[in-house]
Amino acid sequence: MTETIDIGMLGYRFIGKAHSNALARQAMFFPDGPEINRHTLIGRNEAELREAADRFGFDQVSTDWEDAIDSVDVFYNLGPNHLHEEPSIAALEAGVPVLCEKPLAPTLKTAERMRDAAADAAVPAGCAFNYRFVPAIQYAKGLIEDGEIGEIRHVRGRYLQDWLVDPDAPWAWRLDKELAGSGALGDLGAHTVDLVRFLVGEVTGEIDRLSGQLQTFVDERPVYDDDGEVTAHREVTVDDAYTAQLTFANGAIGTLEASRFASGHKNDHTIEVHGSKGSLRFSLERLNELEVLTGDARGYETVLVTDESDPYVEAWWPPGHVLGWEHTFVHENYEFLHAVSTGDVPDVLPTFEDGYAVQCVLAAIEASDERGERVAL
Ligand code: SOE
Repeated sequence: MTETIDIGMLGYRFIGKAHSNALARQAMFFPDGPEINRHTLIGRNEAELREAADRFGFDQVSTDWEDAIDSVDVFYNLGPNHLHEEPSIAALEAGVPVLCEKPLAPTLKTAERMRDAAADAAVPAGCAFNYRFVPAIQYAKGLIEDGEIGEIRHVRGRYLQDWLVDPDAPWAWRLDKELAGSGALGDLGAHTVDLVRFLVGEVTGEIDRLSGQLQTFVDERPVYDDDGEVTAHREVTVDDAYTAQLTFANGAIGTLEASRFASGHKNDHTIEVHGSKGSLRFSLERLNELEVLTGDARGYETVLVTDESDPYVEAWWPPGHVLGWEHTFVHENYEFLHAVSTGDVPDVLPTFEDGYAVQCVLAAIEASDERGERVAL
């Protein structure tokens, strides 16, 4: 790998800003990481690209991802789900490491092709499940794997948002099966499935049976012009919400759900784990805290996970100077770029293999919903 890693980034909206911010912070907060350069910002609209490139600190722009891949050392695919496959596989086939946003793909078949391309390429291929990089989540994983809460019996994950409660909320690519693959299931459920695998997978084994249901509450939405006038209505062809019941290889059971219709919940991702000797509880809305019940405690203790000994914290501020949502992207980028520069992929980094494993669970939930029965994975 060259001294300075030139990065090409496809996508420059909300998640593009999150990753650009993360890249901008590497040198200051993780000086042991590789030297990086925000080289090319890739998209379709040149004027918008140039404005975003100035704001995000990229040297140049390109409206041709194939061309751009040839001139960078690493490729970030932050495009909509239907654009994850082709550019990522092209980069991998060119020996260029890839960080692709979640979910890995809109369908299981696509995810399988991406996984196989990553296996053949033998360069780091990360799937950006950023919630693994919350210090409290990694602290929880340590407690579980150290046996602090005993045998795992229950896992409960839910991801609640409310941005579609308004029936006049505009149509978007996330609401189209061809473009997104699924709705709340793939957009939010993918995060929860990955976190569940990350937290308890070592001790429970994989999910081996499940049942699930998908529901769409509003089946078409308005398309607005720049003046806010409705110009058309488009069909919603994905789920607004899902639920699932899981059985793990070791007999533990779980329940998952996500919704975009949960009034009062903006970005409420919670995970609860119950074991034979205790329980853990995490909420993204209180992401510096982990609620812990172990030993003979009569109730949960709220641990503020901000000590220097806690994951990533010493890179930032003294104990108690809390972190935020954007810090998870800084940690994720540090781990990915460190893997690119050293060739060593740490277990914490979700790979295309992990992305595929998540996609298998999503596909099983869709199959169970279609068949109206429990399915084996
Ligand atoms: C959906 O609104 C969304 O932006 C997801 O796509 C992200 O993955 C999640 O982190 C926040 O919510």
